[in-house]
Amino acid sequence: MTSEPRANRTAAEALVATLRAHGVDRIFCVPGESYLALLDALHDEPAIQLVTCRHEGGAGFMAVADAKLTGRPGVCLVSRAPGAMNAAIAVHTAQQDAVPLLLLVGQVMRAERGRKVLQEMDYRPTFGDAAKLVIEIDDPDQLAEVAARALHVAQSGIPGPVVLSMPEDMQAELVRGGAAEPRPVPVAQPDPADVASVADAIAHARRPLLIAGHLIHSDRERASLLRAAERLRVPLAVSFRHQDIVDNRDPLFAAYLGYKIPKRQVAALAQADLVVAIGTRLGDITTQGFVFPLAPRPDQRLIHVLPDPTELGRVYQADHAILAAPARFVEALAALPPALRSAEREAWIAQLADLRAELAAWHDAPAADGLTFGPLVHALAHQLPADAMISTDAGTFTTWLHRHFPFQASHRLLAPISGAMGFGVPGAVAAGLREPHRISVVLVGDGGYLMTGNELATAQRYGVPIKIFLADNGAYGSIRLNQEATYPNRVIGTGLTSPDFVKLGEAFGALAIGVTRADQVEPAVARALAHPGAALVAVKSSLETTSAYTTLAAARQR
Ligand SMILES: Cc1ncc(C[n+]2csc(CCOP(=O)(O)OP(=O)(O)O)c2C)c(N)n1
Ligand SMILES: [Mg+2]
Repeated sequence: MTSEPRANRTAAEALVATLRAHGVDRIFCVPGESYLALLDALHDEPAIQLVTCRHEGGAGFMAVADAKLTGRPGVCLVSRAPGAMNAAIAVHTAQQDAVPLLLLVGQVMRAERGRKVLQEMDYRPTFGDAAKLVIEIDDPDQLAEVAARALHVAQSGIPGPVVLSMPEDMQAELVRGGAAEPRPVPVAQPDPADVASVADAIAHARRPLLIAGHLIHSDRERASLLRAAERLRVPLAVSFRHQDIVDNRDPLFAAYLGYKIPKRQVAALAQADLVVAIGTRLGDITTQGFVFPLAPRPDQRLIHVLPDPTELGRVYQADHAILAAPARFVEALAALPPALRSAEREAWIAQLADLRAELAAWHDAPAADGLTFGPLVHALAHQLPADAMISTDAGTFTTWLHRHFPFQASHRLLAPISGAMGFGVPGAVAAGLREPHRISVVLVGDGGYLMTGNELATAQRYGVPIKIFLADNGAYGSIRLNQEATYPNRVIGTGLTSPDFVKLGEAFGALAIGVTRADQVEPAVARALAHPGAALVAVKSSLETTSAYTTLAAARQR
């Protein structure tokens, strides 16, 4: 349905009205001459905040983080090929993370296409693998309608990225229609027979395990998930980088299925005789390289619940593949009457919980070459409020967080499943903009920080007091660790020479604190959190003990 025609409306204005009609209230951009008409249309739309970023990778990551928090499409606006290529990392991340993202790209003029003019690119083949849909619009009268379709596709089934390419001359042409209204997003309601059969399978299993993942979002969905586990008396594990969807201290919390978790934990979980996977693709990291559950045919019964028939059966041959919205499915399970308790089941729950607690118990391994990142995480664990939002970059420093931070379902962990470096700082900026009353924290390495740490300037411009905790180990530590394990003592390409991060933070106008000793950690965290503005705590951290699980020396010996 389109609203009243207005003869003097441009295609760009109709697009802005359409975005508005879909509840879009914020767009992240780096401006370009290829979408001046769209910028001009945003000039007169006070309901949409335009956030100007310093790099399209940052803008794209902010849109992804915003979508992760709201569950609605994040919107990123970039210029032709150079801008689009910088933003490509966010399109890929949105696909791997199943996040609804709309990437709007200005395109060269229609009459010039095909001549390989300045910054020309065909986005359909370029983004064909990563995006759910790539459309280029020639007819200005179609722009609003196609934008509505793009937003629809981004949110439907398993959410993901959509790219819309708009030739610059087309945007400024007058159109007949107005805003295109949102289409209802179809929700695959659970079939009561499926819900009953899952409950029955769990009741009859000796050692069932629930694995939940990234399609469980809101506080309400998280509460339903835990209630479902309680009702069915089934231990609950969570997928890669979704450690925050359940209270990590709960007796039913069995495991965080993160990057290379300890083998004995995997072995304990693999004793399960039934796995019910809800809202997770069971990707390679979650399944420890498709080992548990074993792909394609697991050693135990597998029930897999996803909202997309093409994803069900992509890798795993489940005994029962159920097409349903995961959040609705857990709600239906949570509404079932409580299952009978058995001593055997309670022992299974306790066995997994005991091991999980043992592995999470605080440890530090004093290193000769600096602090580990552990004390910093330990300080955050008791200083951060229960509703803190924690954005993380890629890097081995994150092992300390995943091992020792007691996530609660009220926290928000923003971390790309794609493993992309550079997400951390932009993610925290977007989170702080979206939820200004909550503390927005980022954990980042010296590698990742110099990729997108420039977005601290964006935080300052928009008054977002992000708190940056930086692990400065002088290396692309993750790669060094893998390098030593594969080619011992043949170090190449992984060392870093960094600037003085304290001076750098100060240059951005942030409170910046350097930490070199263990006794400085707690007060530095307290000062950073209490400071009204942005703050950066740079920890000179150990490279030898960069991981919470191993050392470089141990890696060499493997
Ligand atoms: C954009 C991008 N480039 C490269 C990589 C490969 N990579 C993964 S972790 C890592 C090193 C990260 O270094 P740093 O941020 O210093 O964290 P550390 O591992 O030292 O803790 C690299 C290069 C990646 N994941 N993403
Ligand atoms: Mg590093």
